[in-house]
Order: sequence, then C-alpha cells, then structure tokens
Amino acid sequence: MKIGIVCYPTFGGSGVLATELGMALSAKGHEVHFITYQQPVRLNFHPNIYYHEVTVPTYPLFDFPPYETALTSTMVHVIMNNELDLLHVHYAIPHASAAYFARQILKKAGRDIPYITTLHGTDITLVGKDQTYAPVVTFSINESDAITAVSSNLRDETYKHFKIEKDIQVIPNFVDTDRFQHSNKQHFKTMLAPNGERILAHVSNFRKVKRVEDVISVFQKVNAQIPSKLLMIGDGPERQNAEELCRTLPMCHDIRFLGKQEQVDEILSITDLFILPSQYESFGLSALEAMACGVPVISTNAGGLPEINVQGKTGYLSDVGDVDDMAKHAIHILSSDDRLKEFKHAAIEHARTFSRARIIPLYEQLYDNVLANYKTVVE
Ligand code: GMT
Repeated sequence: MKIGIVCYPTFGGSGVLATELGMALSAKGHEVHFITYQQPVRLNFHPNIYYHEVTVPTYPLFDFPPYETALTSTMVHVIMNNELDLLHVHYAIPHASAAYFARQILKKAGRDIPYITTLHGTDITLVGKDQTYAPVVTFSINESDAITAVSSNLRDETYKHFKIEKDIQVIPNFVDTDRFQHSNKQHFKTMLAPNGERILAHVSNFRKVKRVEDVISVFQKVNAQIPSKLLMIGDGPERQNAEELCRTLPMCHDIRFLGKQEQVDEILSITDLFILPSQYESFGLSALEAMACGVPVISTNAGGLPEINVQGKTGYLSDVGDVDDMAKHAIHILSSDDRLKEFKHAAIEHARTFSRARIIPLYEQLYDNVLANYKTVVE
C-alpha cells in the first residue's frame, strides 16, 4: 500500500506516534510518504520511506504565511506524483481540512483518494473546540473516510464537544518495545546519582496543560524523605517558570533540566519513577514509553490516563493538583526496593499490551476496510 502521513514533526506526542507508525508500516513493506514542514524528529532512514517537506514561501503582504494552502498543494503533488492509495492525517488542525481540500482538488482532476483522521488530544480538547476553529474541525472530521481516537476518553470527549455523525474507532497508541526497554546504563546512573539516589523523571513539551510546577512540588516532598534526583526532559513555554521556581527551592541542586533529548529510552533506563501530573492527557504516550522501560508512573487520573496506568499496579493516579497524594504514592513505591521492583515488572508487562506488534495490524485492517469501501462507493 502507498500511504501518505501528515503530522506535526516536532517532539509532540502526535508527531512521535505518526512517525513510529510510518516506520512500522514501512518495515512491513508499505511505501510511506511523510508530508511535514520539517523532518520528523524520530524518522530514520528506510528504503520504503519518503519525506516531502512543506515549504511556505514568504511575501511582504503575509503577516500569517498560508501554511494550510502550502500543505494542501504539497499533498496534491505528492499524491499525484507517487500514486498514493490513502492519506492518514494526525491531529485534526489543520491537517484534516487540508486533506479534505486536497481530495476535492484531486476529484476535479479525476483522481480520488480517501483520508483517515486520527485525533490525538488538544486538537479536540483545547484548540479544536475553540469557536475559532470548531466549524472547520467538525466539518473536516465528518468528511473523513475513517476517524480514529487514541483512547476511549478522547472518543467520548469528541462526541461530547462536536456534532460527529460517524463512528470513531479507538486505536490506542503503541510503543516500540524493541527500542523502549530497560537497558543497562549504570554508568549514566552513577554520574547522575553518585550516592545511589532514586531517580525521578518527567518528559513533556512543557505546556501549561502538563502542570510542570506540580512535578517540582511532588519532587520536593519526595526529596525531603528519600535521597533523590529529578530529571526534567523536554522544552516549551513553561520551562523558564519551572527553572525559576526551582531556583527558589533548597533542593534545586538535585534537579536537572536536560532540554529536548532524542535518546529518551536511555534516560528512562536509569529512571525509577515517572511523574505526569497533567491537567489532561488523551493518552499519555510518554508515560507508556516510561512503563515499557520498567518505570512506574505517578500520574493524574485525567482523560485517558486511567486507560494506561493501573492504580496500585503500574503506579498510582491522583486528582489533578493533589501533589500531597502524588508524593505519598511516590514515597510508598520508592521506599522499598522489593516494592519498586514489583511495580517495575508490572509496568513492563502492562506496556506490552500496547506493543507495536499488537496495534499496527489494527491500522492495516482499517486501511483495508477504508479502501474496500471507497472503491465500492467510487465505482
Ligand atoms: O500534549 C502533548 O504532549 C502533545 C500532543 C500532540 O498532539 O502532539 O499530545 C497528545 O497526543 C499524544 C499522542 O497521541 C497523547 O499521548 C497525549 O496525551 C496528547 N496530549 C494531550 O492530550 C494533552
């Protein structure tokens, strides 16, 4: 099959998932064409993978260069020149409306192509339902030949906030368990925690929704009772505030802001506990990747997090903002070697239920169904 994938190429979860999906499909013999404005961060070379960059020419009149127009035109060119079978867009804004527009242009030229929209989270829960975007988002989701959501919670949220006339299939996110597994990086651990301190970590794009100050508050309480270090991985608008807050605290020397990192799997291999105190997560891919590396998770119970983090087994879930509860659970896990080991094993076991090998066939089946229906409708 020849598949076009459109996504955000940066460190956001939707781009990561789309890239992992494209790489997995290419390994199974599909030809995959990425259409993005920058090379996706996790994209590796494979003979079946092509990358088409969307460039947006500037012009003095353009205060806001028309990215969606450039994206649509690039989609049209790539589909025509490479005879793609279908388009799979990740994150509705503006990818679903661009796909709809590209399909209309191609129809005029006697060429038809179905598009699938995968909803990831903030495209629905934050940005999408804003009235600035809602009519276009609703229309272009409804026009999709298939719609998927990465969790049951996100599917329900979509039905709640938009007038969706079609079925939304839940296909959960997956993790590459060949890459995300525990590996021995003891030398790193010794450098970061020379006295055998416990290592806690947080990975995100440091947006408000991630509540990064809560990570620091939880750590402060843990650190008061258990010798420990905190690794803050990623970058974004809230990083500066978090660093400033950290500088006012006595245990600041135990916190390191590492910025964006590509070898997250290596860092997770030396981590004992993952903290994700988000206001909302449709899924929480970073937590799943941590679990696959044998790291239990302290998270909130918001959104789709209860669909991946199992209370008392792979970690604990607390109400949003309840840093006392999160710290209490963190201390409970970290204060006993045996208990920590049990949680680590359970995290790995549970993450396996979201392995790439289990989830990719669901997408392939969906593609087959869409193409079969599409041909019948078009004929
Ligand atoms: O918030 C992020 O981390 C980025 C955002 C995105 O769309 O790039 O992530 C969303 O999609 C991820 C992949 O499906 C999910 O794992 C995240 O939970 C989701 N983020 C939110 O819902 C806030």
